[in-house]
Amino acid sequence: MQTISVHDYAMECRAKGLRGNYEVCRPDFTVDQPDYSAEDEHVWHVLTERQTKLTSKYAHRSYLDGLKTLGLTDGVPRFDEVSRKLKKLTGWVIVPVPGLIPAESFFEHLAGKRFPVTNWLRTTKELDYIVEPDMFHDFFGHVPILTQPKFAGFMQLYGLRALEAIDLGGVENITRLYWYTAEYGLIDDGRGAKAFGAGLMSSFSELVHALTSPEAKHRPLDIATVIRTTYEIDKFQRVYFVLSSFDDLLTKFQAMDLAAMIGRARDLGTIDPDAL
Ligand code: HBI
Ligand code: FE
Repeated sequence: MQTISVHDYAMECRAKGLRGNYEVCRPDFTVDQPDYSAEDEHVWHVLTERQTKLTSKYAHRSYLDGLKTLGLTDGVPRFDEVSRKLKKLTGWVIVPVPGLIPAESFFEHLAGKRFPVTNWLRTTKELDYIVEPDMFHDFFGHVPILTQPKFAGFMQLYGLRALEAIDLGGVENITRLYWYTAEYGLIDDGRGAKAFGAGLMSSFSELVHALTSPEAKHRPLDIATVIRTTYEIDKFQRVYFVLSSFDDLLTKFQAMDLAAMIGRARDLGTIDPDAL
């Protein structure tokens, strides 16, 4: 299934200025978890202290339960330890990677219930924003809700469907679904909108924006709409999609006809968030 070698990908990443060391990757783009410096521990402490003040208010309780269960705020987490806990809950593990990996490998890991987590941390000079995903975004953002069986089921199915979407020429469409759920998703279980997406959980400014700004539009999640809605990676989202439950998301995703939906998305074209 692998279309790009580790070596070629490593050269591409170096050309793009990505930070991770890809030369030491295994063929599935995993690496070992290193030891961390005192600065890393300091950064982890500052980020988790600062962010939990916000998540306690704006995150959905399923995320908060997961964060507590996995103990992600007690120092830089060890991958093995978190994997052991997660495996008991939903069968998932986390695997260390040097940063962004090719989409196909990323999807294969998800399909195999392995969540790739970047193994390095931003520095004290980058507390607020960093272009690449780092360990704080991946661990603090994505991992807590992998403790939730229905969401974990969605992510595994996402990996499988995303691999099919590549063959159907719909990788952009399926990536938008990831963006508006796993990264920027909201959930309203009847008690008001709360956040669960990792891009929100790991952002000091956008989490508050998404849930309190009059400019942050909320729309009920409809998969056919989401896969047509464009996004920009370096600005606050103009629209956030709201689920009623992870069960609802999983059920709708299981029921959808991927090929038909990608075909229709191609015919109808993209949607600008302002048009929603
Ligand atoms: N690699 N490590 C990592 N993390 C991601 O979120 C990620 C990736 N590679 C590809 C990718 N995301 C995108 O293709 C998304 O569509 C999911
Ligand atoms: Fe992410």
